[in-house]
Formats: sequence, structure tokens, C-alpha cells
Amino acid sequence: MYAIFVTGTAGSGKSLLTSNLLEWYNSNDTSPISINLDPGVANLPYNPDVDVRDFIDIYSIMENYNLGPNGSLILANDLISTKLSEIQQQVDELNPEYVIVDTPGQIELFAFRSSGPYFVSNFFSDNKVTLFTIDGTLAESPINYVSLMFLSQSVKLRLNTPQINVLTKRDKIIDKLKEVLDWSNSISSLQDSLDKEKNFEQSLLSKDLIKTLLRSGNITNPIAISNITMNGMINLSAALSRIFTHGEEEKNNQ
Ligand SMILES: Nc1nc2c(ncn2[C@@H]2O[C@H](COP(=O)(O)OP(=O)(O)O)[C@@H](O)[C@H]2O)c(=O)[nH]1
Ligand SMILES: [Mg+2]
Repeated sequence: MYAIFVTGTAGSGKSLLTSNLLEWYNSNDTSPISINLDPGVANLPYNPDVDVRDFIDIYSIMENYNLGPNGSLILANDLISTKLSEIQQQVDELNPEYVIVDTPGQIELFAFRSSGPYFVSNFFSDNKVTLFTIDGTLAESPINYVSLMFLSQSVKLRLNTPQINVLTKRDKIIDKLKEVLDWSNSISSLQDSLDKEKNFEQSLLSKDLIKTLLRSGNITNPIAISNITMNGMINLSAALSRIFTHGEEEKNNQ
């Protein structure tokens, strides 16, 4: 069983990507299931097979602890790790090949508190990958692009699994897509775009930061997809298979 944790900032396309991955794996004769790990979500574009909202009710938390919407959302997210064994049991009963995990809308509540990393590291599966979704419409400016690449690395530092950057909403940035993808292929093209930025200090800081990321050797080129046209899904599924099969090879060689 392979687990795919779909992370990213609020509105970056996590839930729609979860839904598309389910469809993708279903139509490729594999058996995927979905887990919704967002206790605060009202509507989802798919029917989750396992749902954290069955175990954590945001409205009862508000009443029982006399909390407002923000406080109860934080507490609800902190409680996710306490429901790991119930969730794992439901998943194991379904016995799927792929588990696609849609994570909470607010990434800071999942990746930067203790519950999310605990869940990711203790969820039992043969192999795990984190997808970090980057909203294409936010990554259009080179300074935003650098800051999102940093956020991606920060999430990797917290969740500690192999990670793929996924640039979503490519259908909305058709005119800029080539330039954005060039930034990941060539540092000089990113530097050129940063040089054209009006704010000198922001531009300089971005250049320093991207050099640091490149030196660490960890920065990976984002895979551009559209959750609407499905363009790019084939590249994403190939990248996922590479990580999953590579992981299996490593295990077999041990
Ligand atoms: N045009 C376009 N819209 C998208 C894409 N991915 C997500 N959206 C829209 O962006 C909004 C947020 O998506 P959602 O999956 O709920 O984001 P989440 O908060 O990360 O789970 C929704 O209105 C989606 O329909 C995409 O690739 N292209
Ligand atoms: Mg969502």
C-alpha cells in the first residue's frame, strides 16, 4: 500500500487533486481510496472513503471547550494524531493499493504543529510521498515563486518524506507557464526575472535564498498540472511511480 499525502497552502488545489488522483488510479485498474484529514472542511469534490470528521466534530469542540472558530480549528487539527489507530484500521480493512490523503486546508495547522508530522510518520504503509501543491496563480511572480519553494522545503523538513512539488492551475497561467517552468530549470533565468523586480531588497534576498536551496541539492522542478483539464497528470503519476518503485528496489536490496 502506497500513501500519497496531498499538502499545500489553502486553496492551492489539494482536494481537487485528491479527487483527480482517485479517478486516475481507478481508471488505471488500481484500487485507490481517499482519506479526508481536514476536520474543518464543509464540502469536498469527492466522497472520502475514510473521513476524520467521523471522529472529530468541530462544532462539538466549539461548544464543549467554549472556543471560537479559530481556536476550535486548531484544537481539531491537534486531535488528528489521536485518531490514527481508528483511521488506520478503516484503511487496512479496505486494503487499497493507493491511499490518497487530503490534508487540512491550513498547512500551518498540519505541517507546523506536532499532530500532522506524527500522523505522517506513524501511518503504516509500504511507501509514502508528500505532494506539495503550489498555486500556479501565486507562483507567477519570481519573488512569490522563491518563497513558495522555501515553504515547500520547510514542509519537507517537517514531514520528512520524499516530496514532489506540483504546480497547479496551469490552465490559468498559460501565457506565463513557460517562464515559470524555466525558473526551475535555469537559475540564470530566475535571476534575470528577479533582477527586473522593482524592490531591490526583496530581489536580493530572493536570489540569496534560491542559491541556498540549490546548494542543498534538494530543490525539485515542479510538475505543472491542471485539475480542470487534467493536463500534466500523466507526468505526475510517472513521478509518483518512480518514487514508489525506487523505494521498493531499495527495500529489496537491503
Ligand atoms: N482553474 C483551475 N482551478 C483549480 C485548479 N485546482 C483547483 N482549482 C480551484 O481552486 C479552488 C480551491 O481548490 P481546492 O481543491 O478546494 O483547494 P484546497 O484548499 O487546497 O483543497 C477551487 O475553486 C478549485 O476548483 C486547477 O488546476 N485549475
Ligand atoms: Mg481542501
